[in-house]
Amino acid sequence: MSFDLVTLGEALVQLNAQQTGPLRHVHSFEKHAAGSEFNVAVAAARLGLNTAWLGKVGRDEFGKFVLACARAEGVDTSAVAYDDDAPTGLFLVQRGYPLGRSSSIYYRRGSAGSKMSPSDLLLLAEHVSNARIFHFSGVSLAVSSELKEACWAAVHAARAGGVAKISFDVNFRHKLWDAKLAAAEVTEVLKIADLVFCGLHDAQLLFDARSAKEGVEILRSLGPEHAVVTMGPEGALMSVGEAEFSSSPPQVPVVDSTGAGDAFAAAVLVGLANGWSPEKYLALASIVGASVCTVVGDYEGVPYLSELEDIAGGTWVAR
Ligand code: KDG
Repeated sequence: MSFDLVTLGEALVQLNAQQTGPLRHVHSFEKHAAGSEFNVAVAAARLGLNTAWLGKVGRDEFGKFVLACARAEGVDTSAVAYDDDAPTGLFLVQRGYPLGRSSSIYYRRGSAGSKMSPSDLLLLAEHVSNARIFHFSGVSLAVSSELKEACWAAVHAARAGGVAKISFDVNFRHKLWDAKLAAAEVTEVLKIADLVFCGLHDAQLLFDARSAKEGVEILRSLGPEHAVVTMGPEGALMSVGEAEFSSSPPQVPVVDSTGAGDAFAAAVLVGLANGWSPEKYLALASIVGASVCTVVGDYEGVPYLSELEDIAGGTWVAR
């Protein structure tokens, strides 16, 4: 089997509060499937890539749920592993509190996804080494040593298989590890990654970047030929080869911004896989990221390619 894109990481069930405020006063939650690399796989599949997701789920109802979501979106799950004892991980989204902010609260320690190791994924080497792009994120480095090892095994399989691009999203999660350790581990990954995504705030925390420009310069100096620093509604700065590109996303009413960075990254990977120009895929990615912010859930707001053509006004999304 050969895929345009293979992603590796933990899928989680997201319980998103239906009321704003502290969780102790919330009465009801919406259930969604999520997880950074899972989101990237789903978004890329919606945008037309032949995509596989690798991860481990519990033999439980939530494991069945996340797999059903992936399959419904056309994501290949044939290399997913199961844990007979550990549960599929969970996180809750507390919305609009404090001071209008939202945050994620994890229930993932000891989860099935965190127990994934290279030996769980018998098809890992085959899936990864036959892909055009392999993508993972700093969340997977932070969750557990087993999952981190699985990522490194996949990176080596990708390199050995001649995979065109290794893509990495820094995705620093301060609830999972500290910035100093993260900076050291991320630096190791960037020695081998071709493409890196990093939020401006993460670039500040991990690498002392004082601006997006400094952020892309630092990231490029660590290895990748293609670096993107994202700034939410303020857009993104992308450095590719000798050129720099910036984007200004459409300003939208934000309902839930979780997952916007994953959708943005997926759209960039779609552009690369399709050979689009950097101007075009950056503009596309900005629209896709903004669209996710208008809908509750991590990937539900990702448009299909045909919808994107309508949103973008017609002819510029090439087939
Ligand atoms: O990017 C969205 C993710 O942050 C969310 O789905 C949960 O993967 C997750 C994490 O660990 O924060």
